[in-house]
Amino acid sequence: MNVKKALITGITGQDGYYLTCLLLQKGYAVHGIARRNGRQALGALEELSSQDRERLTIHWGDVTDASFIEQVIRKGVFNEIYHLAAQSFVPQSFTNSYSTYQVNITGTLHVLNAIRDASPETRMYHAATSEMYGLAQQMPQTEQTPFYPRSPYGISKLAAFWMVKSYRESYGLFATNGILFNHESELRNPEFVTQKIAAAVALIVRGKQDVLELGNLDAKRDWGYAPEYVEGAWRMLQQSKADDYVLATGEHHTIREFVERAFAHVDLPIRWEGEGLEEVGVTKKTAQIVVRINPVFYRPAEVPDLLGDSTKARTELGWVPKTSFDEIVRKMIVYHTSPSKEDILTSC
Ligand code: NAP
Ligand code: G4F
Repeated sequence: MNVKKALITGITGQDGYYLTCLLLQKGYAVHGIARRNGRQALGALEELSSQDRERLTIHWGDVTDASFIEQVIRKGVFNEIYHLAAQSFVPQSFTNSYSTYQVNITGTLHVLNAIRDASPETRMYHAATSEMYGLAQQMPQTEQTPFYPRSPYGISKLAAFWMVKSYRESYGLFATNGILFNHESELRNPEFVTQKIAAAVALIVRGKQDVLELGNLDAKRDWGYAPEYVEGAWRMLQQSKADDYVLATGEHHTIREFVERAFAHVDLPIRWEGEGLEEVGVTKKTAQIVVRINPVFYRPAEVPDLLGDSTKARTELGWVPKTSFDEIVRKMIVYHTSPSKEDILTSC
């Protein structure tokens, strides 16, 4: 039997973990590119069973290193490459714009060049994003909606998006852009707002933290569940031709709603008092202030409202998001309030 081989860049991130699990379950030999960044360099992947670990090969290095990327792709002769590696935190893209452009644009260029020159039959997925819509010009956003990025992160991903399209059209590569809207999970990086809220609520209910400080509560996001989104990415590479697809739930909620639901899940319902910077979240039972606004979390330019229309993915890929907004909040809260976090993670 011919075992399929896949390479995942950004394998230590949230999506890298779930995609590794999915591909291992499907019988792939999985290779990953990871930066050597400390003793627990592989993060959640350190918990894989020894059988799964045997089918996982790690190439230590950085996507900004062209010759390293070329070598891995030339030697590997992969059926599929999932290019997930990125500086993915929007606020950091304002303070570290140069390195964000380096990793997100040049890194993608290196992957594309290596595929074109050394492995043109390899199918490539690029992790594009709803941040490319930024100040959204239409509601909801589809593959046809004009882009209006609002951060160096959004700009970098839009540049990479066009590079992927251009290599597809110029060199006939099977190169796909997944335009994924926000997707969260128990493994979301702690800086992102959903994980920040879930972790803080779990500490507040146990009396280990007093207050959760946030920025803009009124921004809206279309939040889905990460394991379902990586399955959508896999489906994109099983098509007869490469294309670009939106993955989204078609529902959007404010940060404020996420906070309310999170506190409701630990039986500590809150109400809002005051306005602007003076607005606070107060527990209904004891009138304790548990949420405050800190302008340090405001962005130089905000993306106020994202709402995706994934009709194309639903029709052509048969992809349907299943986990509801409330269930995502609940899962993240359960994870943070559980004494044995590892048992809660979807195991490979
Ligand atoms: P993530 O958790 O931030 O993971 C990013 C990964 O990229 C990490 O493994 C990181 O490695 C790696 N990386 C960063 N710079 C690198 C470099 N120079 N060389 C090699 N690896 C590098 O992101 P995610 O949520 O899993 O998202 C995966 C991809 O989808 C990203 O490209 C993101 O921009 C995009 N995306 C995400 C969402 C979402 O809502 N999650 C939505 C749309 C698009 P370290 O562990 O060493 O830092
Ligand atoms: O959770 P966030 O940091 O995610 P953001 O900026 O939407 O980006 C994520 O989704 C993108 C897809 O659209 C990905 F491409 C990207 O890589 C990343 O995964 O912020 C969500 C919203 C923003 O409007 C922000 O202003 O939450 C608001 N917010 C309010 N207070 C906060 C906070 N965000 C963070 N991170 N921390 C706060 O305290």
